[in-house]
Amino acid sequence: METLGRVLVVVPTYNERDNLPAIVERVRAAVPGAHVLVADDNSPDGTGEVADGLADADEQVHVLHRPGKQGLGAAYIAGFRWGLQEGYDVLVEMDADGSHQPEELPKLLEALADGADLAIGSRYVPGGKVVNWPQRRELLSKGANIYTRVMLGLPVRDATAGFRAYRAATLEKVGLSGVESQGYCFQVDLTLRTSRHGLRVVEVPITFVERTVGKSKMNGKVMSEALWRIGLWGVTGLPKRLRGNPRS
Ligand SMILES: Nc1nc2c(ncn2[C@@H]2O[C@H](COP(=O)(O)OP(=O)(O)OP(=O)(O)O)[C@@H](O)[C@H]2O)c(=O)[nH]1
Ligand SMILES: [Mg+2]
Repeated sequence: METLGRVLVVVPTYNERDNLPAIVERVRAAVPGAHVLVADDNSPDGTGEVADGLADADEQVHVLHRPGKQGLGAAYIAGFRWGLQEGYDVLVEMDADGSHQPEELPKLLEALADGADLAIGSRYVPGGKVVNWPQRRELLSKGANIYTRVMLGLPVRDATAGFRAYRAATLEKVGLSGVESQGYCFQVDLTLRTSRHGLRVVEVPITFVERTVGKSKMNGKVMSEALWRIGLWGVTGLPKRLRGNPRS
């Protein structure tokens, strides 16, 4: 097992003021060496100021203030760019709403230390679970993953998952320019790029817990973006797949 170096946990926020302090505290307790970057899109509820307060009190917490709501994908790209510039070796994605449990972070980091280039916290491998999701929401998520597998031929059970750890080298190889996806399909986009570069994607079982505080930002726009983009990638990648190169 290798040592991983400096870890940055990027937490995108939009109206998460009531969730943020506890989640940051849990990350700091679970992986004391890790730094946290809150990427806030000028949340009207004042999450940005809450984040500034946390950063003032702890030199391992940082804040990236963005001008307005531009989607989860854009917030992650900005956070990753910041982290790469600052020389972090591992970049983690984690929601602020408690769905991703910081206590499971060490498992993701272990998978990287064991050789993965991308470790995905997966709900749909043996041992993975979802707690408190309405049946409709679970069906939607499972359906999205089946659609993704059929369209893209990706050997990943939970390609839309948003709790994951990348080696900095993975993001540098894959490149962040040209990633336009905003919602869930941002996750699929980067999984596809990583897999197409022949890098090692490993799924680690996690328990995903539905948020109890605040509101979901999932909406029809996010879903339809995923439908058309993944469909397009599937159709444009199909000729190569039929020629027998599943990674192209
Ligand atoms: N900076 C930023 N963060 C966002 C944006 N949209 C969502 N987020 C954050 O991304 C994380 C996930 O968003 P959620 O609203 O929980 O949506 P979700 O987890 O994809 O969907 P649910 O399964 O319904 O919870 C949360 O920490 C949000 O605050 C955005 O446009 N900008
Ligand atoms: Mg959520």
